[in-house]
Amino acid sequence: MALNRRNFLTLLGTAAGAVALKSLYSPNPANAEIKLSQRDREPYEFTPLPYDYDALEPYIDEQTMRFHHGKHYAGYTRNLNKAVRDYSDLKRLDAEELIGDLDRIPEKIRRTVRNNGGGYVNHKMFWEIMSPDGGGQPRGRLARAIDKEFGSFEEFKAQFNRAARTRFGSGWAWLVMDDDRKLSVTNTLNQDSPLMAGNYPVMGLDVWEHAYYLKYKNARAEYINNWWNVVNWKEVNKRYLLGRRSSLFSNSKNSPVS
Ligand code: MN3
Repeated sequence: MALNRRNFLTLLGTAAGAVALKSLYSPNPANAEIKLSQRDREPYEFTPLPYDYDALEPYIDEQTMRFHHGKHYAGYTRNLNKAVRDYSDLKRLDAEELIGDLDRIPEKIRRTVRNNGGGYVNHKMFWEIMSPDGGGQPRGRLARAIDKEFGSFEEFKAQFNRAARTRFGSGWAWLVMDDDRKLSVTNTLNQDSPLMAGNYPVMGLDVWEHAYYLKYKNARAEYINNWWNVVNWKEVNKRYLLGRRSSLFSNSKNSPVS
């Protein structure tokens, strides 16, 4: 399946695009290594958190956010940029497009792009779909779609929690949309993105230990339950609507061909 570049620009060029460079040069030690990746105007930009590191307390602690964003996410970003450095044709692609068709990635860097490109795209979304003003339930079109597909918000949440809890090892739980605009819950291993299987990630939860271990230790279920308090439904709804409106899947019968 080939993903269409123009649609990704429409779909994903919203919040992440408007990055104040100033914020990348803050005295914050967690941001120290950003200078390196920005120096050569790398194709894949290290996006800042849209809130302070301590903003998601008490559900996600400041120290976890500093390491998660400033070290792990920075690492995926740096490694992705490094992997494609000598491939000018690949560098022109959006990260989402890059990982949406791994077959075209040269074998030499395919594993690196899969892991770090996935890590980059997944985390870029993750920061955006959380907010200190989050929690509650979705409204509007997304709420109706969830009710229609799962019966109720509570049933959706139960399925999502199960997908997150039972992901053995490291990975993500997801609400995805397929090319018939049908919603479902799934999980992926490591940094694999639903985009790699041709599905659009409406929302995802990081269940790697680095996302919760400092605060929750081995209590993954407690982290999952608490995470719902910071879900930014406004942003998730926006992703859902953009996913529906855009002809994301170039081979979809519903999509106009560009
Ligand atoms: Mn992570």
